[in-house]
Amino acid sequence: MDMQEQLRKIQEEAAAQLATITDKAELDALKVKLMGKKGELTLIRRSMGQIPAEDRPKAGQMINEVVAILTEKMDTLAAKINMLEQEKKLASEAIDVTEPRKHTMIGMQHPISLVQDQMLSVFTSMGFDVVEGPEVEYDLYNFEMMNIPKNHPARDAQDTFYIEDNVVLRTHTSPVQARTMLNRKPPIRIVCPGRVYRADEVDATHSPVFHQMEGLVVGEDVTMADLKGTLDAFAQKLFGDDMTTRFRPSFFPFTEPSAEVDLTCVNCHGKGCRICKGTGWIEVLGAGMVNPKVLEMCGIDSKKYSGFAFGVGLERIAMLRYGITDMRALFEGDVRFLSQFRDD
Ligand code: 2NM
Repeated sequence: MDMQEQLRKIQEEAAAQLATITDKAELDALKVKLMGKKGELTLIRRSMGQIPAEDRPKAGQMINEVVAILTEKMDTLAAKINMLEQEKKLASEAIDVTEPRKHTMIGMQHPISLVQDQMLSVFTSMGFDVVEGPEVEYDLYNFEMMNIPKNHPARDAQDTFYIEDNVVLRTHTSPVQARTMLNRKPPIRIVCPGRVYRADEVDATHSPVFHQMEGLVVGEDVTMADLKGTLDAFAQKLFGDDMTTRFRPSFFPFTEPSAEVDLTCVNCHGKGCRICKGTGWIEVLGAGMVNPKVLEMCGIDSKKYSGFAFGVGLERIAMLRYGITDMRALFEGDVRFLSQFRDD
């Protein structure tokens, strides 16, 4: 078989193979088979020595032609394969933005945290600042400055968790208010939410750890009418426009006069039901005019300034708001209970 015949055959076979090749590995293999160290065309080029010298230029030209043609075809095919692979990769990485997402479990707010946020939003909308403070407190701020003297029954170890002689777990958030009065000048308008501690046995309405929010307003000419207006507005914003409050005389060492504050029953709206024991009212707050002795101990001139204060238990509000009948459910952390509360 002469060389021309051989070249024709190689070119034909290569062309036929090129028509069936679809990937880069096959193409590389063909390239080696033709032009590698022992490739068909390489071997033909090496055998040039055996042909007569006068025929060599012609033969070289023929080889070069075939090499050029096949090289061009292989380059074209390589470019095509490259493009197809690129397209395949893009298609496989495509994201269907319309595909429904997998259901993800997300947490939700605890009912205490829900009512705390709702109440903070009511009070901040009325111009109150939110102030927090330590849960481990000095006797001085928790009791002394609240006009609860050394042998007062509230200080009994049966009611209070003592850390040291003069250090307690705060029994209310009032110490935060004492600290604020010592650090700020009137006018003062603050609410202090937080965890408080009392040595109570656990039952449906008691826990040794619970949550409170106390409010304090100090300024010139602050009166009991301001207290009543503030608490009425609070009741209406939190529970609805038909709410009102009722004040009954009471006693606290830190306020004078003092009142227990009832709210229109959130269950029957005042008609009388099981929840309010037929009265149409439920007790939810303690309040009063800040005792001048407390103002003075906290560095405020009681001749120039007066103030009102109030305290609410958050567990009680959460139970009323969500119809919870046993406080223990708020502390047990059972997800089946907790996942029922959504803020809407
Ligand atoms: C209550 C009831 C009545 C109260 C008083 C004060 C302060 F700091 F101004 F003296 N803070 N909180 C207060 C008054 C708290 O809780 C049932």
